[in-house]
Amino acid sequence: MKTHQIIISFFLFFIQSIVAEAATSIVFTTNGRSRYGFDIFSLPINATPNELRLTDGHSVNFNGYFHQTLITDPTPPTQLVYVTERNGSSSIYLDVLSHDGLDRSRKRSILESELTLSQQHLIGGSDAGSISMKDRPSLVGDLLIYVSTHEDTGVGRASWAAIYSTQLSTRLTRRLTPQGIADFSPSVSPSGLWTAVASSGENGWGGEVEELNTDIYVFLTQNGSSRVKVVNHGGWPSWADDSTIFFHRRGDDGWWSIYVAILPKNKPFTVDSVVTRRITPPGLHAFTPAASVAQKGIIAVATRRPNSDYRHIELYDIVSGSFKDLTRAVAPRANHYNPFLSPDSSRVGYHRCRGSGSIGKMVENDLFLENIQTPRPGISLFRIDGSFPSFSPDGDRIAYVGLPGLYVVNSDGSGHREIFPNITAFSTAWDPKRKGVIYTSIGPTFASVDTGVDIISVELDADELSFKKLSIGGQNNAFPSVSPDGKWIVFRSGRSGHKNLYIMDAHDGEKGSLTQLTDGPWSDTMCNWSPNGDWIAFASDRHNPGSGSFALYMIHPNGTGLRQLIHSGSAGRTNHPWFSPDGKYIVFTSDYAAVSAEPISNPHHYQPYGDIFTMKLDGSELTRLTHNSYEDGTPSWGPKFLMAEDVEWPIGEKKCSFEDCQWLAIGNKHDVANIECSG
Ligand SMILES: *[C@@H]1O[C@H](CO)[C@@H](O)[C@H](O)[C@H]1NC(C)=O
Ligand SMILES: *[C@@H]1O[C@H](CO)[C@@H](O)[C@H](O)[C@H]1NC(C)=O
Ligand SMILES: *[C@@H]1O[C@H](CO)[C@@H](O)[C@H](O)[C@H]1NC(C)=O
Ligand SMILES: CC(=O)N[C@H]1CO[C@H](CO)[C@@H](O)[C@@H]1O
Repeated sequence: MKTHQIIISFFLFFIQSIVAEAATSIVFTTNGRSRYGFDIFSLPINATPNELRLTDGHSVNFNGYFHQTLITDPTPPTQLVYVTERNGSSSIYLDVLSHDGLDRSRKRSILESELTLSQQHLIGGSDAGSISMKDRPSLVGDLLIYVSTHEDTGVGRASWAAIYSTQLSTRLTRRLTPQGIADFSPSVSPSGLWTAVASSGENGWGGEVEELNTDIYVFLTQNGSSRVKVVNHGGWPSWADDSTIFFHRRGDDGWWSIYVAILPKNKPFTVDSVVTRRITPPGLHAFTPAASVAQKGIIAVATRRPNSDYRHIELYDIVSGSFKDLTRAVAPRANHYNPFLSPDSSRVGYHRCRGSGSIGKMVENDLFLENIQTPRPGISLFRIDGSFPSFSPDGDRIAYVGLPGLYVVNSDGSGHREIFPNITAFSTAWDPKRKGVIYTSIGPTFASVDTGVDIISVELDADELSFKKLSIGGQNNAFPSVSPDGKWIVFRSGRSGHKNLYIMDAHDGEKGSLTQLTDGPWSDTMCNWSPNGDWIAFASDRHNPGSGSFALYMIHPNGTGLRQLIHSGSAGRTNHPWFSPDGKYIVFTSDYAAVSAEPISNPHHYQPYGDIFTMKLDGSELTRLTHNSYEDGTPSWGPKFLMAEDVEWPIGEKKCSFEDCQWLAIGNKHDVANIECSG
């Protein structure tokens, strides 16, 4: 090592030590995710519907795939490749499921025997040196094909999702998607030669939240070459043979349906030489097809039928045009996602919330606070099962809201307290000077300017709990944030007919003192006061009022120094800024990295984009902290580094209380706010 290299190494070590000294924690919310409890299950197609749980009940396990082994054993062990989010990161695992005491001569089904499981971690976690989402795995011999989000596109509102292959023996990883393009939902042809994907092409992401505007492309699995568009408008391809691809599309009549594309045998093919036709009829939604390779003309699909709030797996026979229910008889009140078939098509696999009880002792509780691995070593990142969390000034407590209710919990997840269980509250903030005083606003969220919402303060440690109303008039007064001296509250209010920022007295409310900080025919909201008192960060659509596009801005409390901090791009949405305890960075949620999976393959997310990012106040060091296809939001930054192992508290109830995609609802809409699975 040369001297200057030693100096540089020492300098890097020195920088890292500084980062470590300032170790802090960020807590955020992911819509629904804490309640997913996904495991992969399987059902036989033509036998008694004994549902079998294939994954081990830890974390969430989803998007499975039965790997066809090359062994010519009549009853080979089942190999299940799937995505798991255990240990706070996205990884791909392979489980070899075999059966104890199986008398092979009697050819008993795997379902009738005791399962044993051996687990291999194929890829993911931090083993590749970078944290990212991994999704939709397939194995072709030694080659793992999957989606990963580990490469920054460097462009706002462009998805990082791309297809990669990793040769498991050598760990050689190759990008198969061209640069500048996002690919989703890869499917490898039965011969392994071709891979089909849903691709954004060069058009990128236009802000779609239901169906992405994707086309289907096919390329050589080995190296991504010979890439050609085969279908305009389609997603979730699945091969029946090397020239037949099933896919889904939302038809002009509004129904999601399965279509087939027949590729010409004389390659190379073009989009004009491909014949496509609709397979499933209107009158129900059918999507996420899995084509049978063993039984031509059979596909497994997920459906949402009119008057049902649940997604079920059904089999569709193309020749007879008939559906066969698979999961409805087993768990009628559970949502079942993304079917896949065993190589001999005797079983269908899917994932669903494991629900409560009855499935065995290995099931662990879902976590109230779940540690998420990040690329920034000094930051401990947690997902909380609640909204609008905020840390107390010493970092020892977290206030958050439920729907409804206002709650406080110790930062290790213990000492959970209901403050007001039955009020609709949103964003919380702590008083930096008065111990145990929190601020929030009560009233409906996402409401118009004249909705009755007011800011309150609550003394948590008082003998008798009560709240004090600080704003008056109820004109959508929300998002309180306190100055570091504890004297002032900045908040947004709709009192002028527009949402702008105001500053009032923290103790006596607007009766004590009130000044208007921003003024204009737009929306300024989600404000946060910097730790040194000099800045207020906020989200605003002032660059394009009423467009729904939000960017982050900063302003001095005296109304000078306004500047834009970050805008993810034209029509972009960046929200919920929060300063780091040292005031040098902000954390926020943004659509900067667009969508990472087809939204229909997940439960409902109002906005299936939204990852947590940090950035320096000068706009440098933009860092993506979360990588998933969910809606991550409302981050808050606290002064204490929480250890992952210190916060593993179960939620305490086991309800699969998340919703399937609301935009699939047709007919009678039931109350789906609190769904319990029956499994
Ligand atoms: C990609 O793989 C195919 C098939 O193995 C091969 O014919 C072709 O030369 C390769 N192309 C590149 C660019 O490596
Ligand atoms: C909560 O509030 C709602 C609406 O005001 C009311 O219907 C319900 O009975 C309340 N529940 C409890 C437990 O107080
Ligand atoms: C406004 O406040 C900032 C910092 O908070 C300060 O630097 C600046 O001088 C002030 N400007 C005026 C006009 O008071
Ligand atoms: C490396 C690591 O943290 N492994 C843990 C992953 O999660 C499982 C259970 O969810 C633990 O048993 C492992 O120790």
